[in-house]
Amino acid sequence: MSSVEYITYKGILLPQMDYSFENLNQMENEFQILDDDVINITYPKSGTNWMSEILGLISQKGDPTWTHSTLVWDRSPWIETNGGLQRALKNPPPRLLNSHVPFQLFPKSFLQTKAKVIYTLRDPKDVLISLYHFSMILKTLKYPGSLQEFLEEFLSGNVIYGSWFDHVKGWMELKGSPNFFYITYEELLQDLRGCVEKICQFLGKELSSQQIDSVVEYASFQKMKENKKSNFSELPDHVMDHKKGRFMRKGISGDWKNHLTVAQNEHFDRVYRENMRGMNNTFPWD
Ligand code: PPS
Repeated sequence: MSSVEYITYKGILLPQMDYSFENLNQMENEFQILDDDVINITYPKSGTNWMSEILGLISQKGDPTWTHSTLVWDRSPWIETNGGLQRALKNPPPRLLNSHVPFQLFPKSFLQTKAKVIYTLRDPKDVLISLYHFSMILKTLKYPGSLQEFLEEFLSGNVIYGSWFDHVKGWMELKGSPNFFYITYEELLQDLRGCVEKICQFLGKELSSQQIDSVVEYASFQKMKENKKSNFSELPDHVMDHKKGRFMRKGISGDWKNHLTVAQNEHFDRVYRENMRGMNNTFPWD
């Protein structure tokens, strides 16, 4: 069905387009994380671009000029991609960086810094559905097949960036360290203002009430959907099939209920329980 190729870097599948062993090795072993970097970490489809918009707006005290004039991957480059790493090397500090890589592949230099990490998680069933739809429109991703087939690949970690379970377990090991903050997509949906306040507190940013209102306004689903620099509409047609769907798809929680059968849901729950055993965290979807 599709001629898209993936590479496997240290057991992790990644699209061949815009990823290379050389770049990944440079990111992991040579790239210097700086003390004032703010790093947005997520498993794909967990709210990366939403958090990126929030962080971009916070950095500008709510002024949307920057987020409306500079593409999201230039504002906060994904350091594991070829283009993203080069961009990160050029951006002046304090930098915003994005990454989907599991903890074990993240730049080794990070552990010697005070750089701040924000880890955003989302109900993995919604991640599955969002990734399934995205795989049909982003041409760098393999055609996902049926939802049943894709569900099996997702649960066994045979998808880009590897297993959701391993990603969460790896990054959540940092819980409790002063430069690590985690939040869920569901909390952002429920109380965006409260979350923005908490993020500001973590970053040591003092914004006025009006400035926070502005962050909340411009990070809303509707405003981001209209923002050409954040809604992926500027991705060329050979990378994204704009006729088949949109990056800003639904922006809700619980969409999995519209897609998974009772049997698929029960199967997901069983695999989830087996994989998350021993993790002492409770998430909104548990
Ligand atoms: S990616 O491709 O991995 O970087 O995608 P990511 O940004 O992590 O996740 C995309 C999903 O986030 C939704 N989204 C939002 N939801 C609510 N509010 C805002 N402002 C917002 N911005 C992005 C986007 O619609 C994708 O979810 P689905 O479920 O597909 O709609």
